[in-house]
Amino acid sequence: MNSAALKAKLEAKDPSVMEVLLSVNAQAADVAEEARQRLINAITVYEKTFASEEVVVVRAPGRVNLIGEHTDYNGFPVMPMAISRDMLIVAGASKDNVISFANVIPSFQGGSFTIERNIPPYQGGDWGNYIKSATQGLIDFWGTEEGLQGLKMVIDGNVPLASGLSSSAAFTVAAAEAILAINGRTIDPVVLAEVMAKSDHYVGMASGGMDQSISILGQAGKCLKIDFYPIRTKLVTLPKEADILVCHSRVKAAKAGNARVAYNMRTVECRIAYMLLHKLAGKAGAKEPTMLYDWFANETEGFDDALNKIETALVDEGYTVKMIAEALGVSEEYAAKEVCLTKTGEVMPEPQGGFQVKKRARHVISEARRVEDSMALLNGDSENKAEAFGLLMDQSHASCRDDYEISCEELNALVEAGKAAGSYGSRLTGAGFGGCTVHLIPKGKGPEFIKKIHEAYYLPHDLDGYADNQYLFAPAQGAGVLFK
Ligand code: NG1
Repeated sequence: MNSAALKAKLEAKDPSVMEVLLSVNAQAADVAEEARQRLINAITVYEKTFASEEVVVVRAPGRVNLIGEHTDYNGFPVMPMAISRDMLIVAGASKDNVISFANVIPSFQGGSFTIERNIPPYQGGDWGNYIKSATQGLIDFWGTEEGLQGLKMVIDGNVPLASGLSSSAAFTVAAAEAILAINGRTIDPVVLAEVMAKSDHYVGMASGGMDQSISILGQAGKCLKIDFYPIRTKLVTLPKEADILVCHSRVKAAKAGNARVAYNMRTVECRIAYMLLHKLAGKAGAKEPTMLYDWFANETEGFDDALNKIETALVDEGYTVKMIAEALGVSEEYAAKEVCLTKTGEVMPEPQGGFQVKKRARHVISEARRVEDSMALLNGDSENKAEAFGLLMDQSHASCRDDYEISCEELNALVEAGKAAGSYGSRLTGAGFGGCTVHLIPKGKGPEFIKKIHEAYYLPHDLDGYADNQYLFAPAQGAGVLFK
């Protein structure tokens, strides 16, 4: 559609455009209105930066994970929902094979790069790498960059950054949607989720596929249970007597910094866990697992048995490289270089106190069980779904805090504030180390909770200057083209 014509329709609140904005945002009128204004602004920036011309508008949402933390890269399911905070991209075709980009916020410096078979990344931490990562992911999928047309894009995102709400996945997915739309190509959404999950390795994360999958496959009004390797989804209905409140701790979980190392360390501890469990408590003759799920599925009788085996085979103390080498019957050098390794090939040096293998495995298996229990509960017909699901969320937080050690003082304080205000369940959400908490609260009580949590957490932490601290979310629609 021509940019000026689309802008005119948005300005006139044309019913055809409003209907689209409402439908992807679970019919929330205030969110649709905000999206309308953001788009008018993004088109204005596009016309100033590039030209008034044919454009498409694509969108990809962030997400909040309700339960199932750090399970995805271990091959176990998660249960997230897409949210109404998203990345909007106004994109137009370019005549060459160059991708040029700008942000509505000028401090995010724009740039451009040439489409080639292997795209060299910008410096670590540069936001343009998310566009490069999407482009590279698609090229790797097609096996060639030939015939791929360049594009110009203006991006407007309102997913809080470094907060565990997947701004980065929303960004990558939106960029991929823009490239596809401009090139008139389509990829099956489940396949696209696999492609985008893999492309995250471009930015140095050894992550699973949760964020990209829910950003692409989310359904308005529903949350999803997502299984991995390969990706499979089931719709899950939230308890009708509950709402979802997300609170930002304002501690930045910086993926370009320490949080990335801590995250990758967890993936390595899980790798050590399945290698040790296979050796010490596995089934004779079973083939080498490549993730905790393989060990669980092929060498145990289910959750109880797996937890028992973890308790008896592994020791409580941290594992040194020497202990790992001895237990696996390999050299210390091999253990250090080939075992203590992320999926992206990064060697993790032995941390002070050793690798925490037992606790990490216990979290992953117990969390996987909580996801299965949540799914059965929420899609079943029991009476007290909100209370029962809330309890599972509370248990998940305790496990994230004590066994996976991804919480922090501020997240714990927010969880306590939520519980004290009367939530059914409260937990940290996303990678942890900062970011957000998610609370299951009685329906319609949002304003009351927001006030109580503000008084219990934000005021004493001197954070009342932030207007944008708490969000009431309804499940939003996954990524796609809004206008073309
Ligand atoms: P966030 O919260 O977006 O950093 C990360 C991983 C997920 C998942 C969660 C923990 C990325 C892009 N995403 O999410 O795949 O492992 O942590 O459950 O790293």
